[in-house]
Amino acid sequence: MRPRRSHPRKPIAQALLLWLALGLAQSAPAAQGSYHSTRYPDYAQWRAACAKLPSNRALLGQVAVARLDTALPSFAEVDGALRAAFDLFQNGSMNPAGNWVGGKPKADEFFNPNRAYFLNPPIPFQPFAQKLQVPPGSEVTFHGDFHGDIHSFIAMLDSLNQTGTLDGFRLAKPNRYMVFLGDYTDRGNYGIEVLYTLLRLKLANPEQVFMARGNHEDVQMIPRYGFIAECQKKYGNQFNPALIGRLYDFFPVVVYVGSGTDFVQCNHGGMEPGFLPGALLDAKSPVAYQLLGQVTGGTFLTKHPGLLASADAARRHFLKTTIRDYKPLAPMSPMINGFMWNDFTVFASEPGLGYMEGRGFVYGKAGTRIVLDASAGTKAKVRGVFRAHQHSSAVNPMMRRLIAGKGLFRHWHEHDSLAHANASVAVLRSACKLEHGTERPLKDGSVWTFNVSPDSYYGRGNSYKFDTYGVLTTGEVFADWKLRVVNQAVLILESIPAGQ
Ligand SMILES: [Mn+2]
Repeated sequence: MRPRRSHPRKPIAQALLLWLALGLAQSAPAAQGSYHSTRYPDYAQWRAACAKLPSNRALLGQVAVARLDTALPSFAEVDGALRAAFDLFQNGSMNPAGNWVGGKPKADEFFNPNRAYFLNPPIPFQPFAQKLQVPPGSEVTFHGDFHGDIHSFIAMLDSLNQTGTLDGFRLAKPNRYMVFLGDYTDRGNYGIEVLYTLLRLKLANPEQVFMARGNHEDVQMIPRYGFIAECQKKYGNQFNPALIGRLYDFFPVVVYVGSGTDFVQCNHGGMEPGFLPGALLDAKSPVAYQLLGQVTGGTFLTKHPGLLASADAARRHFLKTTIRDYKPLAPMSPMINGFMWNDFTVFASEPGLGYMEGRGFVYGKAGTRIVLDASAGTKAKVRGVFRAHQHSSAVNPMMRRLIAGKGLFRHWHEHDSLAHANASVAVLRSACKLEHGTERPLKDGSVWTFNVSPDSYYGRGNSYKFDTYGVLTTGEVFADWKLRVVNQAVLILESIPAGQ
């Protein structure tokens, strides 16, 4: 997850050159309607195919893997699901102009999967935000980064099938939703299986399943962190990376999920003061979209001087001169997108705003509060943040808390402090009173980080074997909302020796 630098100035032309070098930029679109004849495996067949794959943890122990097993032997199956997904994005809830605050993007640019900001001639890069207003009493299931871990994804779907939330790939009830928090591929060997599973869920439940865009859902990241290499090993020249890159443009960088006038900001990374969702939250339609357009972080700093006042004093000048208004050209250009990147401090005593080289802007309790307050609509309030992203293969204070918190950590715990930074799981749960129960109280202004699934580079470094998802039950008022944390064992990891 660590970029070589956080603000690459590399032009988009470089991503373009990459596709050209691979000889894949000018891929022909599939024959019209070919996906309609695609025969998809049912859930039982799909899980059986995935169960035959070796774990990432076993493969990570090997020096170089020349050949990769896959549950999708032909790229045609992925291609069919991708085409069906593009069809859905063009014709589903993104189609009515009335669902777009500030205007619907152009059919021949935003909605044309054969054109891209990274292909010639380029179209604009147009990241967007989504509102998902669900009826009170709905259950929304969240999961953090998969990073190519298909075994944990199947364990999660098995669990949801066992509890009756899912029937195969289909959500069993109308008021059930799933929101994934980004970073589906890279760093693990089954990114294509993970993406395909997401597409199957999306196709089975078009308006109930949504994927947020993580920092790895970026054509500049996937050549560096393994997903392109994975697909080349599996498919050779059949592979069409431009189609995958284009899929990412249909993932919202943030989804505001809520009921009535209360919402939670759900995204991969952190805060982005350059986009305020008030008008989006005020929109009449329960599902609405808005292009980020000009990102106005500089204007925000001027209007909300408290943000800089709460910042790390040593970084104040840097922050003031770096956070500015700009037009996004790519997820990392000319600045990193704060919804896709950015972190939060662990302890309440840390500054309201800081910066970490290689990671991006780091929001503390006070800084987050200022941006959440400014995110309100006429009546709508943004009550907190559900996100992922802040993981490390090294054991560090954040990873200790993610494990002690059973896969879900609430930042700025009242009884936690820097003095306990490296405390054991037992001490974190006792002295620091770190929440680790099944039911978690939802507090206004809180930020929750979901852990990365365990059959990953991170699971190996931190020696944990359990996967986590969260189920949010909304109520008429925010005080009635509930958050339930579900852990499941990932069976293939049980044979992994301790310490790996
Ligand atoms: Mn990430």
